Amino acid sequence: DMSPEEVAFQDKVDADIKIEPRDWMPDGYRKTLIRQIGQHAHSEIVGQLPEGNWIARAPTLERKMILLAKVQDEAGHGLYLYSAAETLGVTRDELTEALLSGKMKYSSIFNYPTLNWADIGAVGWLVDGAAIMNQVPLQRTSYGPYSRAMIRICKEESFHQRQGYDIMMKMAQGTPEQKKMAQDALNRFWYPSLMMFGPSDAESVHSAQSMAWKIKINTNDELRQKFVDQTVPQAEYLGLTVPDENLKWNEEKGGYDFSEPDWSEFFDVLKGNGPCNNDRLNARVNAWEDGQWVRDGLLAHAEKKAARKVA
Ligand code: FAQ
Repeated sequence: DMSPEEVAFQDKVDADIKIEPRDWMPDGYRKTLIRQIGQHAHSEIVGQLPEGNWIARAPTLERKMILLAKVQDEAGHGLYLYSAAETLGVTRDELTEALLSGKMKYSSIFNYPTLNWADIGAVGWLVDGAAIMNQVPLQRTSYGPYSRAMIRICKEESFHQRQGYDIMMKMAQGTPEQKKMAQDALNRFWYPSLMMFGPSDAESVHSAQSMAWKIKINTNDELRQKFVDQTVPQAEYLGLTVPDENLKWNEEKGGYDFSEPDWSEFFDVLKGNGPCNNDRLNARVNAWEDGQWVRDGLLAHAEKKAARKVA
């Protein structure tokens, strides 16, 4: 049974009227948004690490400048998203603490290593490609601040995807060794990219309620299917092979049949056992500790200014 407030809330959601920070909302709606937006913000921040690792080793000055700009965009995305989460009554410090203590998640994909330059192409092409597939519908999510953050983020994310595809194109059209590197990067990033959409619909605990609240617009499997359908022709154009023997066009459904990722690997990565979980979390903990003097300095300065005003 829904209370009158809940009925009025659901009517607004059903009528596609945005929910704003001061509006009444069910506790579960607020909690789910804090979880999803917070995890999304953490993903942008942790997501800087695999690529940041390659800024100093980019093959040309132009590639270095482009990658630097992309990684800076990710920092910006993290900040808009933390701000959106803060409108729900949680502080940035609380979210950071939850990330650093391992209470909050970030996307599984960032627990895989970037071993060589082709991986930076694969991250842009596949990881940003999957991110956009998920984020374009989120522009219509029911919570106003999240929706507005998504509109801006999607514009930048499409540039990110193109820069990744451009690297892949160069590698795939390069020497036989370069083409081999591109294929190897695709082989390693394909299934982890499919995992980004979350578990199968049958295993997705939050989807039904999140879709009723229009926090999510599509199910995990719907978006995964769209991603495969969009990406396979791109791989063909590159002359690369998607590492899936079961991949086959299905005329009837108007999409590809494909193999599911190894879900036991996915759940294992979520538990902290992926190849880079420790490295990623340690990098964030160290960054937080190394920045203590900046926070102390800012606080001391603010206190001095406040004291001067009183005097
Ligand atoms: N990784 O019931 P569901 C980017 C968890 S893009 C880790 O289906 P939900 C851009 C889930 O939290 C990446 N955990 O959950 C970039 C839940 O656990 P909990 C970020 C995952 O929320 C590119 C449990 O599994 N994008 O950063 C994952 O309804 C390149 C059950 O799952 C977003 O976050 C996963 N892949 O659906 C940056 C998009 N999947 O919390 C740098 C917004 C599921 O109960 C470089 N988020 N889990 O303990 C969403 O759309 C949703 O949260 C889903 C998951 C679709 C990810």
